[in-house]
Amino acid sequence: MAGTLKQVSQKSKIDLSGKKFAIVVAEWNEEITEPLFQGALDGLLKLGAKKKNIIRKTVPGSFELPLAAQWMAEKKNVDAVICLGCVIQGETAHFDYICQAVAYGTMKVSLKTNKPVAFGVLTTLNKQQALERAGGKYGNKGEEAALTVVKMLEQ
Ligand code: DLZ
Repeated sequence: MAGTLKQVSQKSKIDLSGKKFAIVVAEWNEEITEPLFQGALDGLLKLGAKKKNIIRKTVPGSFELPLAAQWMAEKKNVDAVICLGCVIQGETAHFDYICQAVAYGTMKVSLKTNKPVAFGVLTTLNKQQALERAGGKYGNKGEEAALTVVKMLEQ
């Protein structure tokens, strides 16, 4: 199931010009995570964020996303964090361990810091499924993650 396509269609209800965002990007599967980053960046700009207020942090793999997200979320002037990664199922149980750790880790960072932390991590069976969600027929999950943190800031 691909789910509903969520895209940015208008500016945020709140003024985002003073809000600061951190986007944490995993290098593994960078042919997927770079389009996810572009989607998140474009999404934030379309919603009304300023480019000077968006910082990027790159980490080796998705497993490292929660710690870097915590470093970012603990900064006083960062309002929300977007984690972007892509875990593709292999022949070992690595996939399950990484997916579980990242999902749980990002949620924990969000609760600990009381700031929105989006889980923009694709967990797919193959590269094709990932491409379809990184600017393909199922949209761009990076853009969706941008929309998610902004919706949380609007609460
Ligand atoms: C080791 C590993 C494997 C097998 N697969 C992926 C993957 O599909 N996507 C991803 O983002 N990272 C992968 N990694 C790397 C781990 O996330 C992590 O960087 C290493 O286990 C070192 O902690």
